[in-house]
Amino acid sequence: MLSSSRPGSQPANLQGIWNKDTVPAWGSKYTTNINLQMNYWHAEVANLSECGMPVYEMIDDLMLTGSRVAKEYYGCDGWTLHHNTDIWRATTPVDGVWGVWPMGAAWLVRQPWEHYLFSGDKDFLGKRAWPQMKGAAEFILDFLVEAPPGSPVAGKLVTAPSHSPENAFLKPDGSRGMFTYAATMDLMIIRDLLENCLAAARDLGGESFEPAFQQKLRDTLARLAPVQISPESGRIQEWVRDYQEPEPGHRHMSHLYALHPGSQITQRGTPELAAAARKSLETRLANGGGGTGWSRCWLVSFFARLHDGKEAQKHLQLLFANSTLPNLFDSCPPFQIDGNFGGAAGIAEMLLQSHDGEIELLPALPPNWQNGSIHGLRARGGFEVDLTWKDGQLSSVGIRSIKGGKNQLRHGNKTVPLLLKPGERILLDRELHTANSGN
Ligand code: FUC
Repeated sequence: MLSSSRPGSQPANLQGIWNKDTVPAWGSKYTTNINLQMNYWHAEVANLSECGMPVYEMIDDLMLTGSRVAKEYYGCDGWTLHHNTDIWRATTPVDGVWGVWPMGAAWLVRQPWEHYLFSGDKDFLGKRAWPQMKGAAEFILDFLVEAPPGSPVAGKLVTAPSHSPENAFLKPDGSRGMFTYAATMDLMIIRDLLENCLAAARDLGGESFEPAFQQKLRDTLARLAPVQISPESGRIQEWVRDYQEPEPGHRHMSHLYALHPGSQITQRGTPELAAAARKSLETRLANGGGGTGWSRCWLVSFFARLHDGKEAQKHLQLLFANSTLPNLFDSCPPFQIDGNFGGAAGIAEMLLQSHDGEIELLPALPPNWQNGSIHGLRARGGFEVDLTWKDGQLSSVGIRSIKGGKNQLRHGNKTVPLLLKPGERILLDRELHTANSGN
């Protein structure tokens, strides 16, 4: 990451800066239905915040091309991006049916929002992230339509056309389909974006900050179609109807976006949805899922979010065993850097999580990682965290606040409040009691 994405450079593409071919796989471009986003999943938690800057610069460019495409292709305000872009910042659909997926902007602006969450930099939020997020939301507000009578979500707001990234379903007559309306991933991305916009507006000035826009966001969220759990299989449905799938082990697990990188599905907050997400994962895995490097490392993060360290470790092991080249580059195949970066993000998710309104220590420590330590991870809210564990148990924690702030610290069922001054560092023991403090 340090080598391939710095302020002033291009963002890391499919091969990062390590492409060796004149005609590389997928043009060594930016695939924006998972791969570009995955490249930056670890940037904040691994304390490489500056490395995200090229993405924010790229988004500024994409807003120019993407607002034209929003207007000319869909008659919508705001800006959009489909499943792919390149150095010329193309935002139109390309490649095939799976290219008609105008959710790229709504997903990509999660990165500047995360940068704000981790850094607490309000200046960045107001000047950079907010216009990017607002523009992506404006497109969505215009793009949504009401589901017709007879639909399982009749009267609710849905996307159309819609597509669950690169996956297909079987229509009632047995033929293959890719196009639909209200694919679950769209609804999850949209809920995430609109909720993040409301949280950003709250931090930028509360109720008096762009009140009409905030009201529109709230009204839309109230009418957005819900995520459905299949009554037959207990899984989160990938589509608006519980279709059969020609490839049930498909590499994309788009309908689990709300489990990771989103955070609407959590073990403690939404246990029913978390159980349904686990069922979806089990079906993918029973049918050969995790077939590419990036898909395998997404599984690490999913199981870490489900607090299952044993399963997360198993997929990390498989990532090394089956999807890693002799020089340690990830293999999709062919070589793609996303699995390296996404794998690092998965390891961080096993050790530290902070997406659920608190900082959770060792949420998914695998049973065979008996002793270890990690220094300088970052948690949302602007905290730097050092952890040591011994005999499979937390043994000490160091926490430094960058900007000063409040939070709650969790280890297992134990929680303690955290209140630190700017630059203050505290040390805690295995019981989360203060051991001593100092800078
Ligand atoms: C998406 C994935 C492929 C590959 C490509 C670059 O199309 O489905 O596996 O990673 O991007």
